[in-house]
Formats: sequence, C-alpha cells, structure tokens
Amino acid sequence: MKLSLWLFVGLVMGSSLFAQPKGYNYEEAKVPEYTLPELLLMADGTRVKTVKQWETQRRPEILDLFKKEMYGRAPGKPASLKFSVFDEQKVLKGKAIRKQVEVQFAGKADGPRMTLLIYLPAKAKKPVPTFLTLNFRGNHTVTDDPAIRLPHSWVRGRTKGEAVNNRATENGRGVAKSRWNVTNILKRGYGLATIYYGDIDPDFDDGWENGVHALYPKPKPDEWGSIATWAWGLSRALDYFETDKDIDHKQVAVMGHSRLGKTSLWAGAADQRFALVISNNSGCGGAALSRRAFGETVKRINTSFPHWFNDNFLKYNDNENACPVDQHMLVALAAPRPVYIASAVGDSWADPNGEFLSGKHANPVYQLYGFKGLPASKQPPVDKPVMGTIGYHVRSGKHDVTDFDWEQYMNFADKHLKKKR
Ligand code: GTR
Repeated sequence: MKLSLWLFVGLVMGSSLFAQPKGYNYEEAKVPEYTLPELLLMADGTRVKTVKQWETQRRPEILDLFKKEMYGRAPGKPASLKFSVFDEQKVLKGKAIRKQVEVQFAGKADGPRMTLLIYLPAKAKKPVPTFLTLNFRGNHTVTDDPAIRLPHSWVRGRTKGEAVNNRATENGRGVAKSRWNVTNILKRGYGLATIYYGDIDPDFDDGWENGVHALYPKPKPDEWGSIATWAWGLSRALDYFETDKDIDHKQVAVMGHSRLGKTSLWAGAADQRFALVISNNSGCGGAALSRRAFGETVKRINTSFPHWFNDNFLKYNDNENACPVDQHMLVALAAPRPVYIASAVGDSWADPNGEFLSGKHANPVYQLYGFKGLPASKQPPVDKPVMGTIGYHVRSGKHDVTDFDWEQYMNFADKHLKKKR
C-alpha cells in the first residue's frame, strides 16, 4: 500500500491503528510455530467419533480444563437469589417497554446486587428473543433516558465528571450510546438487556472483597477470577429471564465487547442455556489463540489484569504451549449453538487473524453435528462477513462496537434464532 494511503487510513482511524503497546509482535511472519491441542482427542487417547462421545466425555473434559487452568470454577445459582422489578413502563413514544430489575444475590437489598436494564419491542405478541450484554460504564450510559438508575457500585471514570470518587454521576448519562443502537435493535424485533459489569465484580484487584465475592470465601487457585464472575452474573440474568414471560429465555444471545467479549464466550461455554454467543473484539483470553502470542500475550494479560483469570493461569506466562487448552476449544464449547466472532482491522492488539483461526479450528465439533461451522478457510476480506453456524467478520476501524457489528449480529440471529419463533 502506498504511504499516502496509509497516512489517510491513519488519519481516518485516529491514533488507535498505531497505538499498540511496544515490545509485542504484530507481524504474521513472526508468529511462533505451534501445535494446537487436539479438540477431538480424548484424555484416554481415543478419538471422538460421535456427538455422544463429544457431549458425554470430551466436552466435559475440556470444560473442566478451562475451569481448572484459566477462568476458574464458579458456584451455582444462590438459593436466596431474589428479583425485584422496580420499573416497568412504555417508553420511546410507546415503541418500547423498559424494565429495570434488581437482582439481589443474597436476597437482600443491602447485599451484593446488580441492576438489569431491559428494553423490549412494545408490539411483540410473543416472548422476544433478546440480546444480553454487560456494559463497561453503567446502565445509564447506554441511552440518554433520565429514568435509568445510576450504578450503586464502583465505576471507573473516563470522561470528565463522569465519576467522582469512583461513583457514577449524571455526567455519564448516554455517553456510551453509540455502542447500543437500541431503536434499531427493537425495530428488528429483538430485546436488549444489559447489566453494568461492576455491579457483579468491580474490575480491579481488590482481594475479592467486593461485588458478589463478599458472599463467598476467597477463591482458590482453580476458582473464579473476574471473567468467570461476570459470566456468573450473566447466568443470574438468565435465571431472571426464566421468570419473565415477555422474554424468550430459550432465545437469548449473549454478546460482549473486549474483556466482556471474553466473558460472553466463557458464559456461553459454562452455561448452555445461552442460545447464541457473540464475541466482539475479545482478543487474548477470548477468541484469539494464545499460542500465536500476537499482540497481547498471556503474560501481559496476567500482569496487567491479575484478577481476570484464576491463579493457575499464571503457569502459562511465556509458556502457552504447556496449556492443555487453547481458545479454539472455547469456541467449540458453544457447539452446536451458533457463535459469532468479530474483529476489527485496527485492533491488532486483539489478533484479528487469531480470532478468526479459533473459529476455524472449532469446525470439527460443528461437523460432528453435521454443520459447516465457519465457512471460510482463511480470514475473509475486510467488511465481508461470513456466516455458517460460526460467523466471522473483520470490519474496518478500531477496537469498538459499531452499528456495522450490530447489523451482522442481528442478521446472524435472524438466521439462527428468529426462524424458531
Ligand atoms: C485491554 C486488554 C484487552 C481488552 C481491553 C478491554 O487493556 O489488554 O485484553 O480486554 O483492555 O477490555 O477494553
């Protein structure tokens, strides 16, 4: 490409294209040689030939390895879990129903709790398929709606005045709305439900004192880190959906961006009630293959974010090949449910090709079920989505969630979810 064109691309995309931390590999030619752990080779040395063997032996083995070595084991549904619907009304000129639900993990309003914000199309005649997502900065940042409750928990302020002493303020209202085209989602017949991730577990290394961890003993080396904890919160939202007749709880797509994309992949693996799984720019510890060490590495992620994974995962710093799993196996844990993986060209830190390859290498499991999986042998051109039972695109632009991304997720959901309605 000519230099002038690069300059143009750089200007259009802002600094993000080039603002990748130094000292990491961003060149395909320098990816180390690696062999992926075999998806269909069982611990006893036999090969998976049938769906039954996958479901009863190999899948549980892989799931357990991910729990033990990486994300950590999480507790089940708490017996005292309580839901309190404190808001339910028509909004957006009568086009939507907005609900806000407090999910009390210990059944108490003064204990650890999260707030679910839900928008549903008002004209729906049946329970609606719904996208469930975590958000980074508070439910009130998702739209300008003044009735959305501010988070009660720790927040990281980014824009001036958005947080004071780590408490959300009115200045944050609507600041993330470009990532959530609520009107369009409703128009397409879907609901959108979102939770502020910090309600479940604040995103800093706090010695496991805050969020839901306050209710449990300090995690052991094979127990839940923050990603597994956020995923646990998503499962508690599903528990609520099972009680809400306006939501089709069997048609819930779990979607997340970046660290929350890692979380949606893990949520889909750990809880098979999720009907569809979407990873937006999830990168290292998400869809990207760890063994490629392209952009962010295991050592770097464990150093910058020691609370995201369990302590056993530290063993794989600079030692990815020793890990009995890699991320294609995480994608395969979603099978036979549909999974969509999205990358962005300007997001080399997340290794777009590594994200593609984990989808491709999950194919053997989809094939066991008679599905095509990801119908592309190499990364498709920019802005040209491919959709089998696994979908993939690499879009132009930076690390972000855009209308283009949502457009593909809804097309993909139309293909896989709506037809069942
Ligand atoms: C980065 C991290 C990525 C990604 C991202 C995010 O700092 O290195 O793995 O998770 O944060 O979640 O915004």
